[in-house]
Amino acid sequence: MTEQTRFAIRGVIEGFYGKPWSHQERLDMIDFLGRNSYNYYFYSPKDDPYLRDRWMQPHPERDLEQFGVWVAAARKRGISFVYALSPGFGMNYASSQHLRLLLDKYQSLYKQGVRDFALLFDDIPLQLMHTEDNEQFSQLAEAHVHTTIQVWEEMSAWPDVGKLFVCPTQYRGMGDEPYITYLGRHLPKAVELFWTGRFVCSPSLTSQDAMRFLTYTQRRPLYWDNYPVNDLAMANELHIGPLRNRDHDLCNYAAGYVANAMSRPESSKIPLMTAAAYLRNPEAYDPRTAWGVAIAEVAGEEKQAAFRRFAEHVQSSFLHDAESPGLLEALLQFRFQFLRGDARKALQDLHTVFVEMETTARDLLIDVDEHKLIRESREWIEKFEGWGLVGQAAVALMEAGTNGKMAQAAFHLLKLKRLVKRVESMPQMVCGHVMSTFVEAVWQEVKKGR
Ligand code: 14T
Repeated sequence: MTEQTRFAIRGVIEGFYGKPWSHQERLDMIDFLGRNSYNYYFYSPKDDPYLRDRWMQPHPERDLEQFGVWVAAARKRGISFVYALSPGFGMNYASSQHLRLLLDKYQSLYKQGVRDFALLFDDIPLQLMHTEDNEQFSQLAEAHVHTTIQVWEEMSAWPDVGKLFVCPTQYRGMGDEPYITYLGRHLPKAVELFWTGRFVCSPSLTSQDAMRFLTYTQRRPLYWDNYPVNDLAMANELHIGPLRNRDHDLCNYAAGYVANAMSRPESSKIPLMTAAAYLRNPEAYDPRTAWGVAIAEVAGEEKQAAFRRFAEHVQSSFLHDAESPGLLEALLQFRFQFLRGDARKALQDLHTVFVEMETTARDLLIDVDEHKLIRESREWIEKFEGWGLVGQAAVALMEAGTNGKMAQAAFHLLKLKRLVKRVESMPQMVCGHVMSTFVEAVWQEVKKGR
């Protein structure tokens, strides 16, 4: 197998459920992609009704003009703009009228300058839904191959057309399932086939899995990596940690790598910059180093230190389960020192930790109106501030308790209860379970003390 120096396709997909990026945000992202050596952008927001539910209807004239602007902006920066349609709902694969509608829709985008297209069959039932389809095809894979071949045969004759990308219905797994095997073996070789790895959100992507995919489907997977996307069940996690656990030699076994982004574009740039570092030089990629560089760039000179202190506590995702490791360590140290050593000093040190959490949050929130990244992460920063206040109240309670000041202790206990209730009602994932575990331990102590 020939050694590639890097992934041929390096893309970002706007492929999440939720609010699509605005016109300006999309232009800004295209600019960002150009500066970070990406070469593909995929337009596929799940909430643009004209891509899925209303795939048969033409885009309104105004929308079409906007596509023209995005395509031109992308071209100027060396980015291929890919337009993706998802006809899975309602398409009769056997119907030549439906095929015509599909091609007409692609052609309306071709007229706006689009040269690369995608056909997405994701998130639909794995069965054929129409009687005509059941008569003509023995399985869903056959219908998908039929439609793709028809689309590609006509489309590839349009002058200057680039690529056609296909997302299979079964886009995750081992790569040896009958549906994906059939698709891989029967699609035209020029067509790229997406795969998310073993899972929808794969904690790791390995060369070994890519090789198995190649063996069974007879083609290299084009990775659709569902990171940093945080839609649906992941909506309480802000995915601002670095990309992790993608094999350093994956580029030798993959057609390319495409990251599905978050509905929050500015926050997405942090992980997307680390992904860019991985794509540029997978061998040398170090998540923590790339992460520092990305935060400095996206948060800006003035806010980078505070943002990084905050972001250390917002790392949990399917990629990584280390929850506030620094804070956890400080709490373990505290316990040790409080029980065996200098209780006063232990409380003082812990107080400092919680005050720093609060001031870090305050420092960031001052600029919430002018700073896009801060605005997008506001709810997480507010929860972080809340945990800082909780911690301070807990320390005050323990201090009063150790000094036998029971009236003061009762006051701080009430305050702590009120703060905890408020913070725990915020659904955002901040500090993992470290703070709630700490609060639980404090309750236990209080009960014992009585
Ligand atoms: F097409 C795919 F490769 C894919 O991953 N599709 C969606 C994607 O657009 C979405 O952003 C992502 C993350 O939630 O997951 C896929 O959508 C799902 C996956 C599920 F397992 C929707 C519902 C599910 F139950």
